[in-house]
Amino acid sequence: MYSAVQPSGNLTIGNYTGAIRNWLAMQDEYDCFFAIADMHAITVRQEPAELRRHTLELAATYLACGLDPQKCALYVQSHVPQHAELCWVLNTFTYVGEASRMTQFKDKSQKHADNINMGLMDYPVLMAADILLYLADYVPVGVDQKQHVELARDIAIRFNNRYGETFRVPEPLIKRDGASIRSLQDPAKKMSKSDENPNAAVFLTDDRDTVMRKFKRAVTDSDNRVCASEDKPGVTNLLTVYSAFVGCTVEEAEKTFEGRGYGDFKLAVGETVADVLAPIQAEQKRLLADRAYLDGVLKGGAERAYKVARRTLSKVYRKVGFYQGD
Ligand code: ATP
Ligand code: LTN
Repeated sequence: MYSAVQPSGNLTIGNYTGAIRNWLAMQDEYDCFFAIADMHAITVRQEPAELRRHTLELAATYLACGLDPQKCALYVQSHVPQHAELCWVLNTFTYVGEASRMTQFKDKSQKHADNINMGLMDYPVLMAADILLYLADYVPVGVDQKQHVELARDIAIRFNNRYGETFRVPEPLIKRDGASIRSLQDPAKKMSKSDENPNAAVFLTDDRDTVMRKFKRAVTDSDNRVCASEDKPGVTNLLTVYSAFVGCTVEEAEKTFEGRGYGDFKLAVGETVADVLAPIQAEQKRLLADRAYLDGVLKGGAERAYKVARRTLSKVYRKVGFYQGD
């Protein structure tokens, strides 16, 4: 099993419900690799000191959310050079046309029109390299990454057809609940850690007052009825958040709030989320004070990842015909 998050900012509750939370249950059953995708993060300009800080904070968040370094390899992508090396080979199995059709590439090109760099376009190929290096069967992600995992499948199949069985063909693993949390200010957009509007996202690091304030300000509509429907995207999103954090279905959440107004409802959503975040925040703070421990976890994770990555890459190099000596 393979997944990753970019250290491109503070994590949002979308990253939590769409990704990390779903990884927790997997670590007992699968051989798991969870990376901090710093090489992906630099496809958009990052302040070096911030990138370093976010990397360490993300490591602490992984652990605080309950990932166990004994059970899975937690590591920083740039610590394992094979990611970049395999990406180069896979570039020769990816068509410019398909890369330029990726939704995220189109979105990010619009958002960062002054910096449409090659890395931004190559982003899904590096992601394919991440996944294929570890011969992952499953990739637990949010809905927005489905298209990238599908491209990784196509690349794997193409390579296997040309050189014989080399890669496993991975499958995206997308949980129905919480796989796409929307922006609190514009439910047409997904909640994103790099949104310029600070009220659009609830961060895992937000204190109780901030969480309450953001939910209070979340856009809804004027009819004051708590129910999910296409023409009520704001309310539907809040119901999704509530159900994902309580662990019930959206229908059950609708029943809970039947006959109650938006004020009550938003308060309950805020309290539910803040209650879940409080222990994670306390644990993250404790971990961040212990740098030596965090460094040790990342070093151990990188060593485990390196062993697998080296084996796969040398197989690939042999298959494509790179001379590797006698
Ligand atoms: P950025 O804004 O920097 O592009 P992001 O918030 O979109 O970042 P990623 O690092 O790209 O986050 O994604 C990490 C994981 O979180 C992925 O599996 C992704 O599918 C998931 N994810 C991101 N946003 C959401 C969301 N709003 N709802 C559910 N899952 C999400
Ligand atoms: N692009 C992913 C982060 C990511 C990833 C991966 C996810 C990088 N490499 C490999 C799954 C598998 C994102 O969530 N934006």
